[in-house]
Amino acid sequence: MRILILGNDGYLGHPLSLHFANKGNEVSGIDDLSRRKRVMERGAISGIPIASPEERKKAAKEILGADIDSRIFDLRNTQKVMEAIKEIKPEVIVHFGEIPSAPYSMRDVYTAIETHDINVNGTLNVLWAMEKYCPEAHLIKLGTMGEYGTPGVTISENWVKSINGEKIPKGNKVMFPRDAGSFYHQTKVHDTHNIRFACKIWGLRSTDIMQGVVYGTRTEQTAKHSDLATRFDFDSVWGTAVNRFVVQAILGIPLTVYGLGGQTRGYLNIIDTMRCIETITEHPPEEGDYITVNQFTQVKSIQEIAELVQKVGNKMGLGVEIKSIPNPRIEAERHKYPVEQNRLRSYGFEKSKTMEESIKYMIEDLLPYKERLNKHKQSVMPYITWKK
Ligand code: USQ
Repeated sequence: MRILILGNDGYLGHPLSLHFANKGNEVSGIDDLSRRKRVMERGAISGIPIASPEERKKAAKEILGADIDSRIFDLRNTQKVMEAIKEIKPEVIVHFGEIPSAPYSMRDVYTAIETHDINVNGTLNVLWAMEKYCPEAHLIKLGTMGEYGTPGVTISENWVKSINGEKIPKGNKVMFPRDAGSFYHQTKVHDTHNIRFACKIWGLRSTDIMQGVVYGTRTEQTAKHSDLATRFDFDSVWGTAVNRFVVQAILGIPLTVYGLGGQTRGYLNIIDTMRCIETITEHPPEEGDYITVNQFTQVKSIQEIAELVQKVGNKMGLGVEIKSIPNPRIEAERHKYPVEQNRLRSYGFEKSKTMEESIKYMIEDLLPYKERLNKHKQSVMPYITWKK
């Protein structure tokens, strides 16, 4: 398969490139390397050191025999996106090339606009280039479970059947409502509507993944050599829940549960993320079809996650504490979270590890970097608030 991975320098895009290349696919990637820059600007680092793009390319060749064609540019550059897609003629495009941080998008008006510009306009470039040069390709787009918010009714992957008791007429397609919780999550909602529209008018085909929070330190390929390692963020802007808690446990910082801790989300480990995307490539939609996949392997509250990290950490001799701190976000802190998740199962996907097993190997992977993590301890506490 000819696969183009957008955002192939990132936490998920890099291991995904290796995953597909290792299976003999022809892999290309586009990334502007801006994540590296933005994390450094915030005074943070990747907890696990990462190699330069050149070193990664060399290691992929030497260790996996994979020749990954990586191009460095910003997806907002229409001309370059057009040229690359025309030349590569991908059969599958996996789009991870966006700013992924909710706190960053809530920092100020500039970062909110920047997040919208990169995410929404970058995706528009991809859609227009697909229409022109590869209308048959399968677009696998990384959306987020956070698009839905916490509506309190079962979040469905399917088209809505009725509204206010009135049946949706046959042939009409209405999406499950969105109610995102940050300007970042809103960009994913805008993407969703633009992609669905492009499928409808141009006959493109897309699987839009509503992904939960990903955690983990490695995949089969990234573990093969230090130059193949993927980044691992733990600061309050770029790090996400489980990853942050594991680092806090190692550093002896009480786990930062925001507010009441009942915030409930879908989660999955990084290894399963690779397997989910691979499974999705094996199930391309028909021409004009837009498919939603709710992608996660377990649903947990933030308090439950903190308790799990505490349990595993304590077994490993860490002495982990949990402390509720004022919630910097505006979000429901105690709520129901019924979610439907049938599509991946119908494709034959099954999860590989439990969260508990993953937390154990994450602690083992990160302990050797304790000193490095400790040097950037100050980046852990949140400072961006939703209420201005
Ligand atoms: N939280 C804490 N303490 C922390 C960090 C987070 O209580 O130290 C809480 C947050 O308030 C939130 C939940 O944990 O309720 C998840 O927060 P997060 O920072 O792990 O994830 P989030 O900001 O929602 O975004 C992350 C990724 C984003 C992806 C999303 C999937 O950064 O790219 O889209 O997870 S989801 O959450 O399902 O929308």
